[in-house]
Amino acid sequence: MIGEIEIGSSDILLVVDIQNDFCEGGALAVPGADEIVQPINEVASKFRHVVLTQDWHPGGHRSFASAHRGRQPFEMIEVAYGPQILWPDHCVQETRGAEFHSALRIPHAELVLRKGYHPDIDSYSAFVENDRTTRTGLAGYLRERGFSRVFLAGLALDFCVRYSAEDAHRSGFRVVVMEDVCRAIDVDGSLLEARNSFAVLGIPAFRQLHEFRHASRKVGVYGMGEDPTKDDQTEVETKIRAALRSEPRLGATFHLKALTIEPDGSVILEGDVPSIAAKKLALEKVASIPGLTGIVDRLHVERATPMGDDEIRVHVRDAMIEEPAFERLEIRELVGEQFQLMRGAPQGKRGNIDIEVRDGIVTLNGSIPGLTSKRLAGVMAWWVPGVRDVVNGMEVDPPEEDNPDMIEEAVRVALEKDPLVNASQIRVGVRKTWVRLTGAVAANAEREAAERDAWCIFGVDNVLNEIKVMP
Ligand code: VGL
Ligand code: ZN
Repeated sequence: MIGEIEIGSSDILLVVDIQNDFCEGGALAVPGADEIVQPINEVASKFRHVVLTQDWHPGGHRSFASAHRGRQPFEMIEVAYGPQILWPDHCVQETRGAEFHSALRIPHAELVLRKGYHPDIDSYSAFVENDRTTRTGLAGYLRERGFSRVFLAGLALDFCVRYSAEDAHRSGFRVVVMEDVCRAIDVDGSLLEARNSFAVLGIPAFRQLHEFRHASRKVGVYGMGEDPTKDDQTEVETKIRAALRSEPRLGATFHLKALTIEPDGSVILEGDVPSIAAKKLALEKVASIPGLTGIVDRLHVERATPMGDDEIRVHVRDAMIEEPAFERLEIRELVGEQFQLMRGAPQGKRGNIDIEVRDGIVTLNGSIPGLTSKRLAGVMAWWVPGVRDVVNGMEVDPPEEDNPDMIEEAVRVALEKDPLVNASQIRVGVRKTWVRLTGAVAANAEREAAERDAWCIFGVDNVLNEIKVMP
């Protein structure tokens, strides 16, 4: 079924890099680029607010193959901030190649954001440059103007659109990638990686703009019915409250601090829950209610110990620094508005963990080799008392496909690291996203610690604890 999303005054369309060099006959032509220019004009006419990005490199830019002796375009090299694909010379400032495609007509665009102008740093993302530190200022601009949802269209789906979408998501915006009006370069599986990453982050990417053209200020998406009426909303709200009442782990005293149903059919849940198990079970109950298109999860776990953000940050940081598996990762912390390096990676950097703590909520960003390491970092953050939630936004690089074996591995690693648990006595089985623990331990506290570890693993939806206590 095709439904519609209403485009409102807090929505912005980001039109990415519709420039001659990325179009037919250009230096870095993206296949099919020309055919999306007219559709983008039409899409843009449905938005009150549009921002254009423009790739804008100085001559001799470090991302150009021509700037490196003996190198060819599309080869990969190491630069100061990590791996970088080399490109043909493109979008050089004040050249025809850098100009917007002559058929692009979006007179009401409010901002043209240029990127890639630092001679030594490439910038795929419209938010953060490829060193993953230098910010373009776009998040601040969008926030200051009160926008909350970012739609993306343009070139290239697997580079500038992808990284912009991910960073918009990490910066706290809701994100929709309009795949119909994007085209990809597709080098070395980059398109697949982009789609994988959208799926992992929960960024909707849709390919059907059907109905969009004749609706005014509306976008068609998969899976939604008609616009919800007030009655539908009350009915959904009643169902949500009933679902939450039916979850015993939430406890009798649980109440939602806020329940908001957005016009696009997504729901915002706010409240304090007794455990991470309760949080996940509650989310699963709500997710099974028909008619909802998404859940914004603001269910936070009641603190075991009162602890300030600074203290939490020290504990999370120290745990990451002491973890041997993270030896080659840079550990950084958000201090004020800037990330500060807390521990470098002198043996050669493999990635970075960026730690941010606000109101007891730990946000992990950065890039980490291996899905199991990403999951371990998340569990370690949960182990700090006083933590109310962990938002694990780390990118796994190179990307790894998730499956039950990967979940099992992560649970095993967590149990082995946990000083409260004797992992050799516990067996782990995984079906889809459900974990079953069996075996025997000496005390109930150990049985509970093991269960909690499994619940803390990113991607685990349920834990069946069949561990026996044999003192
Ligand atoms: C882009 C490669 C180099 C893009 C820009 O717009 O996706 N890709 N510079
Ligand atoms: Zn470029």
